[in-house]
Amino acid sequence: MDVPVQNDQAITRDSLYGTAAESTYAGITSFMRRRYSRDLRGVDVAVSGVPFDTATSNRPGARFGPRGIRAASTAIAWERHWPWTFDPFDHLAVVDFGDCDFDYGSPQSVPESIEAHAEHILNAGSAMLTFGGDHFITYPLLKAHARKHGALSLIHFDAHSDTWPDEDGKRIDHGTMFWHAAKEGLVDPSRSVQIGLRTTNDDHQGFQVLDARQVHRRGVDAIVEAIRARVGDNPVYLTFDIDCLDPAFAPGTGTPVCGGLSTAQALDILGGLRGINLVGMDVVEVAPAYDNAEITSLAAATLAMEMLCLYAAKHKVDQ
Ligand SMILES: [Mn+2]
Repeated sequence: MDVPVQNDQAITRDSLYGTAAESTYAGITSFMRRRYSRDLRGVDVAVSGVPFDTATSNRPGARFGPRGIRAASTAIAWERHWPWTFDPFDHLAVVDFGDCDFDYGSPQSVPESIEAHAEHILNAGSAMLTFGGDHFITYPLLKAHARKHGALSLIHFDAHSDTWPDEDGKRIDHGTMFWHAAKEGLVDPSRSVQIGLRTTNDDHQGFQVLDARQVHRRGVDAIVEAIRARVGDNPVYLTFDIDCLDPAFAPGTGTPVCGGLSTAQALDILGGLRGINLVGMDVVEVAPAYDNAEITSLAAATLAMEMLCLYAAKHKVDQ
């Protein structure tokens, strides 16, 4: 009898490369059916989750984000990612590393645990695609990435600036990360850009803001051009807060704000960024408990695939 699919590739696949069909509704749900492994030898990109959500200012629940995104990704894991003309998994060895471990009962120790998790992966020579968790996790991730790559260009998709001040530096707050990142030189605001913002903050710490209304009025092509001009060839960390999308497209999140991007606009913008020097990426703030029909988790998984295609294009395909 023919066996049409290879099931449970999360533990049965022979190679770290390639795409093979598997029942979309069944089996062990690693991200995109990549092998679950902590062996980082020869791994180009390690996908991992940081299920931390106690820095959130409104609705908690993003601790279930990594699990939700992995599950949703199985719906799109059976074929080459549209509309790209190559399969990133033919060029990149990608594993699902599992989740970052931390002590929920010692909140002050969590940033260090996340940073150590990132350092371990980066020191092994792998790049990171990380799923939150709330957006706070990007701060320790940026610390580890800046140590390796120097001051980064941040491409930041969000409804919120996340540049609120934290003068005494003690807050564990998902609204202050990029204030710290700018102050500490982890990112270079003059070569960084925030897209989709639609909440008030009068001090943007030098980041360029392409707010949601600009995206709607100027259109995708103009926004792509502006982002590319801003970041140039600098190493880029791409962080996507799913609340950049309108609540109509991403209800499953902690701090939804009306007037956001459509999933199509966001995918189109990312797709236009082929050639940027992407070195690290995350998708955060997916809270499946508020989702409907997995649309938020599916959007997150699909956006993450755009990021993997951008990474493969820059580091393998277009070399
Ligand atoms: Mn946000």
